[in-house]
Amino acid sequence: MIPTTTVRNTLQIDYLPAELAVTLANDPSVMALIHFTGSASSSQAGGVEITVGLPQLNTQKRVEVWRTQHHISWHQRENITFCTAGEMLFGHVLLEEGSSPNLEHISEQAYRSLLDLTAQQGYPHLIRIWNYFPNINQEQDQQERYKRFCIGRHRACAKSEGFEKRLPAATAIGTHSAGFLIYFLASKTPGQQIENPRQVSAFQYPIIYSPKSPCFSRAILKAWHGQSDLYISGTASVVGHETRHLNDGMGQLQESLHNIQQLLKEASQQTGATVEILQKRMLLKIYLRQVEDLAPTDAQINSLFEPDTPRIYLQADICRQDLLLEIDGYSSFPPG
Ligand code: 3EB
Repeated sequence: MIPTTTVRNTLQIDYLPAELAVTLANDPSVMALIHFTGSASSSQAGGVEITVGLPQLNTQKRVEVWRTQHHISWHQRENITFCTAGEMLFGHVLLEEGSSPNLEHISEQAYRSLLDLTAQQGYPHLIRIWNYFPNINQEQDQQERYKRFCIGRHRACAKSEGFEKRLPAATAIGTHSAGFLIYFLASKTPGQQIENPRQVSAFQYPIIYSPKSPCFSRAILKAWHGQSDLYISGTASVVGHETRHLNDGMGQLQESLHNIQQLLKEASQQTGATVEILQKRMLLKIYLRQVEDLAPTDAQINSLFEPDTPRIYLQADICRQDLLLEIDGYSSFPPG
C-alpha cells in the first residue's frame, strides 16, 4: 500500500493519500508527517506529526510525508522538536501568540533558538523553512503582521556576517488558525543559493515591502549522498520587486510559473540535470487566496507539467495583500 521500496537513501518527500496517515505516523522511516486541514482551530505539532491550519482544496486529501533510510533519532530542546538522520536535521517550533502578541519578538526568538540549536547540533546550514501564522495581512500597532515577522526574522538572521549568502529557501503564509508555526530542514554541509535574474533578491527588497528585508533565497540546491534536491521558495507574481497582474489570478499564475521556470534554468546550469528532468520530478504546493482560481489553476498546471505531478492546493493568505497565489516547488534528481 505504501510505496516503501521507492524511499531514497537520504530523503524522500511525497504527497500521499491522507488515509495512510495513521500507518505512516508509526513508520520508523518517517521524519515528518504534515497534515493540512482548515478544520484545526489551531496549528498542532508534536513528534513526527505537524498540522498546518490551512484548508486543503484537493478532492482526494493528501498528507506530506518525509522519509529516509537513515536511522532517525528524536529530540526536544525547549520549544523545538527535532530529529536528526544522516546529514539532515528536521525540526519544528509551534508558539502561542497569547492575548497581546508581539510578533516581532516571537519571530526573533523562534529564529534565534532554531539558529542556535542547529549550530550546536552540528547542522548549521538552513536549507528550507516554512513559516505559518494567522492574520498575516492584518495590522498590529500600525504595522502589517508580515512586516513585523520580517523585522524579527531579520534581527535574528543578521547577527552573523555575510548572512545574505546563507539564507534558506522559504515560505511565509497566512493561516486562519491560531499558532505561530515554523518547520525547517537543516544540514551539516551547505546548499547552494539560487537567485532569480527576473527578480530583485528578497534580501535586497526596498523598504516599502518591509522595514527590514525578507531573509530568504529564491531556491536552494542541495547535493546529498546519492541525490540532489532543489528546494524552491514560495514563488509569486513578482517581477523586479513589484507585484504584477493586479486582481488577475490567471495572470499571476502565468508569471509565477515563469519565475519557477527561470529558477529551473538557473538550477540546471549548476548541475548536470536538464530543465526537463527537474520539471518532471517536481512536487508543487499551491496556495490560493481565492478558491475560484482552483479549477483554472489546475488546468494550467496540467498543461505545463506532467499530468501526474503531485500537488497540494491550500486556501491561504499570501504575504502581500495584492498577491493572489504562491507556489512552493521541490524536485529531487540523480546527482550529475
Ligand atoms: C515574494 O516573492 C513573495 O518572507 O519568507 C515568498 C516566499 C514571499 C517567502 C518570506 C515571502 C517569503 O516576495 C513573498
